[in-house]
Amino acid sequence: MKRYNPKEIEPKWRERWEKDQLYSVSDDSALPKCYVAEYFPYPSGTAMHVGHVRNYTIGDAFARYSRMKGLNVLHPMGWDAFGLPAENYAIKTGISPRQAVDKNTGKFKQQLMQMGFSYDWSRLIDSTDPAYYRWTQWFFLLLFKRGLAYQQDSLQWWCPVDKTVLANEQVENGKCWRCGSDVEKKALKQWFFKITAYADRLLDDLNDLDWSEAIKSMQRNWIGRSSGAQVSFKIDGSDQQIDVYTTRPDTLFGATFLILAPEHPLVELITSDDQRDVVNSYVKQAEVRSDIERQETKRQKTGVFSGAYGVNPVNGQKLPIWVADYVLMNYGTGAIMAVPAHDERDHDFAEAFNLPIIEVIKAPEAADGLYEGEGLLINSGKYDGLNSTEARQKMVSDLAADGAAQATTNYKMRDWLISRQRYWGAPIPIIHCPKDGSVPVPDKDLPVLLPEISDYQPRGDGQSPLANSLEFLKASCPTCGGPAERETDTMDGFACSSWYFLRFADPHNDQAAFTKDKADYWLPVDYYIGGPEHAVMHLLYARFWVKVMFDEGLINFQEPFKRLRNQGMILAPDGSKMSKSKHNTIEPDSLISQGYGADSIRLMELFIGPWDQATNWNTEGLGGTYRFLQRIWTLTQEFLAVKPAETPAETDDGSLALELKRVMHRAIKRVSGDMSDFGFNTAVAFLMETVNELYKLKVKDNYSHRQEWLVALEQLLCLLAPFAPYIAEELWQDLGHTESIHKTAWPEWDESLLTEYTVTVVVQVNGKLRAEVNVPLPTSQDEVATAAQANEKVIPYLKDKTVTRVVYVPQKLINFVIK
Ligand code: ANZ
Repeated sequence: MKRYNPKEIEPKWRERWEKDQLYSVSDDSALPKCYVAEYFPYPSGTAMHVGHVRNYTIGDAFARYSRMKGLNVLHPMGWDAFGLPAENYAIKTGISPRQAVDKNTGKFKQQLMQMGFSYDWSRLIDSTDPAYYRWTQWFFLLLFKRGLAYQQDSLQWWCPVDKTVLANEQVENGKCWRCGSDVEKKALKQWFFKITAYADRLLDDLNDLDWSEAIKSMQRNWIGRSSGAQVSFKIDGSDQQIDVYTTRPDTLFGATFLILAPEHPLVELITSDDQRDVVNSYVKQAEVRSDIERQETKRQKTGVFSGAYGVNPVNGQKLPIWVADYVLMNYGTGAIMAVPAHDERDHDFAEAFNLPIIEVIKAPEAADGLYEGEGLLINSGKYDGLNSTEARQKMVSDLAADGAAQATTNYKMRDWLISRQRYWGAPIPIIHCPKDGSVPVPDKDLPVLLPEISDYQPRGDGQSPLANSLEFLKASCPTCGGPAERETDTMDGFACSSWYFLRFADPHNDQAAFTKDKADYWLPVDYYIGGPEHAVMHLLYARFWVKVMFDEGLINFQEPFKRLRNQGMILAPDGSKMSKSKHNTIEPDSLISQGYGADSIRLMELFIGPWDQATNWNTEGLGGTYRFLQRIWTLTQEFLAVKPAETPAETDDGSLALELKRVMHRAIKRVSGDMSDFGFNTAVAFLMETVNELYKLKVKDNYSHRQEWLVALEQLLCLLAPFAPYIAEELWQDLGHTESIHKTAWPEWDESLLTEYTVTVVVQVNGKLRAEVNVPLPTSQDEVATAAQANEKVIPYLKDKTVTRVVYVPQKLINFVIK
């Protein structure tokens, strides 16, 4: 009998499938489509471990199932290969980023192929390929032309010793993480995408997406729409005013002081002479604190009095104006009215500096000096007794009449900083002309090729290493033809990944990023599968780009990913996170070389627990899935080995054949149901149970119902195919098929076989009628006998007697002959 040896069959089928282009998909099909995609990976040089494999296995099992269900399935793969991981790897290993990417993607592809994932490799894309990034540049220019890409000075952390820009995370307590010197903020010209112009649509359209609530709420918080009012406070003795943003205009009578952010332009103007020194030194200190640190609620509040006063527009009260860093310059108006009775941070500040606290919202008994909720107004003049909602509306409209307030909306989200002063990215296709300013590179000159340079270490002066290459830098202005310079910044990798899912619809198009027909046919992505790590950036940026494309008339849909499915992490066997640095990663390659085979790994990835929950990896469990496959193998090989003549003559009434059918139809129904809602683990568990049932039937029947067994085994292999494609294919062909199992239709079940039938059997003792019993079908003599012997009316007749013979007329009569 043929032995199960994954090392033999897996490479064989892999080659065959590749040669036959088994998983390539055509665009112009009349069939309904299904687009299944996993986040495209950035191959960083570290091998894929069993945690990554879970992601792709979920996508693949679902893609294979959908294909067998008759859908036209697009299941593509590509490389997100620009960006820091490749560049850092290259700097570390001394080879160029290009070579590093080619090496790493080669390894990654080999690992994916080995796992038997059914990608349409003819659609492979690589974001660092000029044929791809030409269109990333084209989209940049589309945004530019629509007024959605702009350049602006922005304050960046700067280390004067290392002469380098630092990311927020690289500043620790105001010091450079590398050399420990005091950092500064420096204005550098940066490119931004105006994602804020789409804030409302990005927020509102979330409602219709089939995504987890957790991710949707992270996006909502990130966008952070807040409705409130801008209220103006005149500055006492000056014609200036301070505009504050507040979500609680109902608490206006409780405002006891005003605060300006240290960077606020009014600070300079209003500070009194005797306060100037303390204010200046406070402002300088605040400069080096990050926004996150400044907003920390638990932090001891700091601030200084400016010497000036504002006037509360509701009651003419004079309020001292303070400068404090918990107020941020880049939110709202950079100034607040402080209401210490009803806002925690204001409360802390008032306590720290002995400022008055006036309660204006009636608090419940337990509030103890601070109540942040809403309620009935007190100490608020003519507004007393109104509730917060009424008071808010009334106060804002009363003040609006004098031009002292207006309702406004604010967002936490900022425009997307897209430029990077690094080498390994798509060059920003702009030419700077002294006369014409920033001029787009004409379409016909795209792509702006990333030149090969020898020194791609960051320069640290705020310019990308591309500025080293004079050849690259020098250009003529597309408008006036005069001497000009190319933009040397490259785009953040998130730009490349904001549209790749569209390119898969039309990957080889050299006239356009894609044609509308193809994009409209394939997209939106029906199932987008990945870890929870992209809750905001990528998933928000892609939504933004798609909306811009819709507005431009390039596509007819407004959301890229209809359903988002976030799989749970695979942890190391001890429950810790798998990572290269902890040396606890488990890679499929080593499991395969131990002899397990990709099929058992795939099964284990899905069987190990619900797909969306974190689970510890368990190599012993892998032994279990291997043995399960081995059992299917044996069942099939035994069936093939038994010669029809050796099988016993049928002795039963056909109920074994019926039972075989019922077992399989029950399995088809269960597995189909589970697959359609990602119930992979329960589907595998049910398959295991089914195989146990088949083994029991095999013992009884010894494959005598050959045709029925053939059908049952074929159905079993079809149900197995999405999980374990190699073994399913091998056994399928052993059963005599020449077409691939992966081109076969998913089996259907016959509901009528699943209803429980019973028959009534007459029970006799020594030929005399004693009872009738109902038994479920299919049934055997043993089962009927057991039921009969347990019947209350029969028991007394059999008590203390020996049954010498049993006469059974199938499904009709059973007679016990006793002594
Ligand atoms: C008075 C007030 C009274 C406030 C009260 C809250 C409670 P969200 O919801 O996040 O938009 N604020 C406004 N601009 C700020 C800035 N630049 N830096 C720090 N804090 C700022 O929060 C809006 C609230 O945060 C505003 O409403 C303001 O405090 C504060 F019982 O005004 B509130």
